[in-house]
Amino acid sequence: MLDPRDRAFPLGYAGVLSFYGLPITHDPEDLAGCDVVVLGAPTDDQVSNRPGTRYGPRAIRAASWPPGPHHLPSGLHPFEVLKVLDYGDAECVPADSAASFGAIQRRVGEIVDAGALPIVLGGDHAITAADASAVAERVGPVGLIHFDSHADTDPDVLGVEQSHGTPMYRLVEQGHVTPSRYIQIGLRGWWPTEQEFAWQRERGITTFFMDDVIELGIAEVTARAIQAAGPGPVFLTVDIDSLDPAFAPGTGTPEPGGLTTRELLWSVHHIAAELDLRGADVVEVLPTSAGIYEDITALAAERIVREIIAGIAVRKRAGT
Ligand SMILES: [Mn+2]
Repeated sequence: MLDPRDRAFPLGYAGVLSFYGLPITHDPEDLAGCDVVVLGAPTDDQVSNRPGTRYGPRAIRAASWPPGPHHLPSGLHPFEVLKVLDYGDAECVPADSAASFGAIQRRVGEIVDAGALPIVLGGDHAITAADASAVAERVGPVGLIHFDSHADTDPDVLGVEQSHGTPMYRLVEQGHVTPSRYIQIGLRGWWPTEQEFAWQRERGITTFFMDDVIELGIAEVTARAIQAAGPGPVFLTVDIDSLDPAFAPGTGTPEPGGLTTRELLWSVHHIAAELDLRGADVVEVLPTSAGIYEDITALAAERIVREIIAGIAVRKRAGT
């Protein structure tokens, strides 16, 4: 049995890359007893603009340093409260979305079947159609907390149904996401159209635009989102382009006027601490450098995952 405390790399510059320096396994039998399992989904075949998020999981792992134990806001050592492993990458095949999505669904299914919570590192946002459905098929329809600058609820993008602009439409239409428990945070810019927002309103989907974040503050928006999701299983999907391009320039469709990193870190932590999270993904990280420390987008994504894990640890420690 792998012990998560046996770090795969004790140094920031040496050894095999893994999330937080955790041991990597590809064997589902190693997942027994895990609370959280990190999985990479390196695929970007469904983007409508700049490609490159297939490099996201590797960049996020490279940014996963230092693996200090102490989470200051909670006072906990989350990686001791929780057993967490890195499950490597789903076997995505370039230019074969069906194979890639099948691999993501299979690996996420293995994690959920082991009783653990999957956190998936994208990859473009189309992967959410695969990973959230794999969770919902096992735990039942989920609520969805969705950070993004875009709604991603288009039925198709330029006639293409499987796209990073359509996963939330598919998840709702297929019954995997309960629309009355679906909350979007951070929307802004110039897409999609009134037609998509009318579809959302008809289904009772809640939207907090960036204007709402500015006027209400992130704490109030987060509290309202938690209230709207309510009890029951929840999936959390974080598009890194919800951050302002000043904080996350490495993404395929950047949109000025977004969240600050500190707002997003605070919010995902409280969401993970207060809701019945059953899965999460962090997507659309398009590394802008090959280095470890200079890629601020990957660094933000890595700390987002850590705050989610810390929130889960708070919830477990509270016994809820
Ligand atoms: Mn998105």
